[in-house]
Amino acid sequence: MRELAKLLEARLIVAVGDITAFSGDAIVNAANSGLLGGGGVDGAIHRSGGPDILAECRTLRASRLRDGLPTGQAVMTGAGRLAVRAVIHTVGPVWSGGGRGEPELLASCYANCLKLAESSGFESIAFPAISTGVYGYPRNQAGSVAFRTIASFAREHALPGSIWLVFHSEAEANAFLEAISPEASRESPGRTP
Ligand code: AR6
Repeated sequence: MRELAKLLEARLIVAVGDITAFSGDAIVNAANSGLLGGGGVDGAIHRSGGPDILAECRTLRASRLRDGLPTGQAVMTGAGRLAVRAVIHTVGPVWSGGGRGEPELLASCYANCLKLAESSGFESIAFPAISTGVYGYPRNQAGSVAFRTIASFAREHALPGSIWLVFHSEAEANAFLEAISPEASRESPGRTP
């Protein structure tokens, strides 16, 4: 995983690579409400982490999440063979034009994952670009929601001290940096992202 930029006084690290290679406290899974795996980053996490993560998801589905995990919410499991302590699963909104509460739901994904990480005492967390693959959320708009939510959480809370946004390609990471550049300079006046 390669760092491209640091924002928000170095609390937000923008990186490129495979999120399953992250080493730290937690990674976020862009799951679906069934929690039993899928494609994209979800498939990659279950493949690299091994069967323990799925076993824990099945237990959750048989107990407190019988109806699945609602969109915008987050739940934590162990991380199997991954080099992190936990996987935080969240369900991003499916994009359907933007008029169905998608921005608020996407913001809740980021905020709820950060809250879980904070209450677990985690120093570091890595997010993928939730909803921007199969779920079709326009990348620039999703990036802006992610940035604003992370910036507002970071202002109010000391943990996690390092928040990573991991993009699968350099083009996606650069598009994110470009999209949030006006907001990023407002957050850190006098500095360029
Ligand atoms: N590391 C970092 N980013 C990745 C990786 C990886 N290994 N693999 C994909 N991405 P998606 P969604 C990026 O489709 O849109 C699944 O089937 C990818 O380029 O994984 O929230 C679930 O089970 C994209 O930018 O998640 C759900 O059914 C971003 O991760 C559904 O897809 C998210 O793409 C969720 O869709």
